Amino acid sequence: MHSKSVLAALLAPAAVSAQLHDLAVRAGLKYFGTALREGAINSDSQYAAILGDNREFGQLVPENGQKWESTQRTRGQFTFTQGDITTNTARQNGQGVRCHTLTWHSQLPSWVRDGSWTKATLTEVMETHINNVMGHYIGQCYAWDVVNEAINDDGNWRDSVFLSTFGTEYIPLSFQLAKAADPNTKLYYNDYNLEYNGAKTDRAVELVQLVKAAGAPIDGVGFQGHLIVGSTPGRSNLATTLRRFTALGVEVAYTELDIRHSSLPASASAQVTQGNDFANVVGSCLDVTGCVGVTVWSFTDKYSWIPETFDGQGDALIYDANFNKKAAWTSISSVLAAKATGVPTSTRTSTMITVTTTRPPTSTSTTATRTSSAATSSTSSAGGAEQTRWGQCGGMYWTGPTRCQSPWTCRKQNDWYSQCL
Ligand code: 9MR
Repeated sequence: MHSKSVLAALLAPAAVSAQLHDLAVRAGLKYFGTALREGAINSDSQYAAILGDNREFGQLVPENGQKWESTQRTRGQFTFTQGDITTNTARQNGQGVRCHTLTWHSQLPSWVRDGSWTKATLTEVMETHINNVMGHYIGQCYAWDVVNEAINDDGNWRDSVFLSTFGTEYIPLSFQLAKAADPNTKLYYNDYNLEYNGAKTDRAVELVQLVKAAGAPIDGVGFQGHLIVGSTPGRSNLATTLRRFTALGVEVAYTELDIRHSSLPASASAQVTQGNDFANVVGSCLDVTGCVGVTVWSFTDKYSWIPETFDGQGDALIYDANFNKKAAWTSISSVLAAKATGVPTSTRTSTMITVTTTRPPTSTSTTATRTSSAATSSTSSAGGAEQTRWGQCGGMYWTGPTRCQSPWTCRKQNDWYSQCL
């Protein structure tokens, strides 16, 4: 005969962690993740311990380490030291990685931003960058933010060296180049203020359609989620906005979530409002089939871009500056737990891959090995000159080879440039 305590133990559910990534997976998402601040991970052991707990954060994003100015500050010189901090940390802790970002007007070295380019020469620069950076991280990224912030808040296309050189053709071109460099990662468009479902959101819908119409691949749209306490849209409005994109056949995710107080210190009631806002955002992802996960843009108020950019604002995250969990953490945990209770194991989405590939520890300064070729890398065969992989094979005024070596095919990127892919 069982004693009462033995019976209670037998009937109790298996012990589960109540941490955010574990709950998110139980609730049907692929991950709950955080950005990693490269400057903090080796100097702050408390930060490293929480960030490295894969029950809390199942996915990491480098806050700055994979951006163009970090990876190719000087033309042809690739440096992966900063970006590798995130992939190495994820590998050590059994976490996945979102990779960020390739074609972006900001944190772009002046040699690109202020250069004088034609479509052909800038295509070559983009191709070299994308090939080298995606090539270095191949097999390690659940997703890449291929194009970042191409739209202004008023819904117009954002001015940049890319737009002024190509018009909007640079957008599908970036996705084509990314697909060729790593065919197995998810390719995302990523932007902020899409959450308000206004002119900017309309244009992002158009962007997805434009990429698809050009025959280029796009797998997802990242809602950055840089929001303001008390002005965050409600759960069902957010879900409606997310569904505008899943209806186009792409997945969605919140990729850089933080919800800032517009004045500090935050009152107790403002902190409760912040918690509700976080719960609405996370809840909207739970409500939409095709919303795969949520990433906070750093987890502690100790390390956040907000006070550096918005004077007097901040405390936008889920742990305070002393690493105490805030009301926001509890609200997210509650909304995930509520959903987790109702999701049978068999219907859960598969979780994301974690970083397991082994790479050389770090490469400090690698000269580009796979430079894109314009007219130079063709070879001859019985049927005439054939272009090698990545090489140009067509486009306005192109007089070089128009056939590609097997197994590559000549694909039009834009009127000026076709490429062997
Ligand atoms: O958090 C990043 C901060 O450390 C950088 O100084 C800043 C430079 O633009 O970029 C911040 O991250 C941005 C992200 O890469 C793209 N979306 C907006 C983020 C906040 O500015």
